[in-house]
Amino acid sequence: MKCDLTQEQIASYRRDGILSYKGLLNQDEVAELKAAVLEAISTMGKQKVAGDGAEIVEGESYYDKVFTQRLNLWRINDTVKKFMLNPELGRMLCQLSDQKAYRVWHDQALIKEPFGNPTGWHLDNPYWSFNSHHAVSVWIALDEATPYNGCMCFIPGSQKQAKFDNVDIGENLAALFDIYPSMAETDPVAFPMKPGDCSFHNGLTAHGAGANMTRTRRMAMTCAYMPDGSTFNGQQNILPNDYFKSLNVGDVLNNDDWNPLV
Ligand SMILES: O=C(O)CCC(=O)C(=O)O
Ligand SMILES: [Fe+2]
Repeated sequence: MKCDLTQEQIASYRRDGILSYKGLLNQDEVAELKAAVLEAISTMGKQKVAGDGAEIVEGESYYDKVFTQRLNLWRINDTVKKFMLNPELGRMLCQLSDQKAYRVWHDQALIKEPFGNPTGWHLDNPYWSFNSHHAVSVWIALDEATPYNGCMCFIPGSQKQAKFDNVDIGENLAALFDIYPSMAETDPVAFPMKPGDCSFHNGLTAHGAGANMTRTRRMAMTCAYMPDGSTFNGQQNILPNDYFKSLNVGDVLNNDDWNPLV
């Protein structure tokens, strides 16, 4: 994994809430991670969350046709864990967002299948069980991602306009802009990627992706990270039900089994 950042990259991430980063993984690493992700997914059937998380089952909804989504693969696959919990990657997150340490919130394989639906504009952090202005996600291309198969698109600077209100990823691509009309005044940027390239985005940066208009999959491995010290906001997301019920609003989310330091 290539994990070095220039001052320019750090400054542009802090300004725009996004960073396009080429060559995080070399081609051997892409092959290794891709095989591990496919193997982990193959053991899960229609269950979306691996390793004793919340029970969420894939169905036939519009959302289920946005991408094949499988979460927390790091809990069942040591290769995925090695990549997603790489301390060098953790160091990059700290540099990008000026934090002391990060914990894994969840990873996700996101496979936009052939002719898959677009990913409506949304924010990530409001889906999660903590609120932070410093959550960071990495989105790693395991196949080439292009404007034809649904590469990621972002609205630079939108993290500065966002609150914690959000929309579901539904059929109305633009529903987010009913809540945040000012975000629609900035031109989105598309991040085409070769396998092994990645993006970083703030948990409050508006993003989405187009439809997959091709006959082949667009496969990505992503991971969301929360700053160490983040506290429970009362919202369920993918925590196991017993753990979720044991939490009170304001509790620090520092369970090393569920949210390990990276
Ligand atoms: O892969 C996609 O289409 C969307 C990804 C996304 O929303 C995310 O990584 O937060
Ligand atoms: Fe997202």
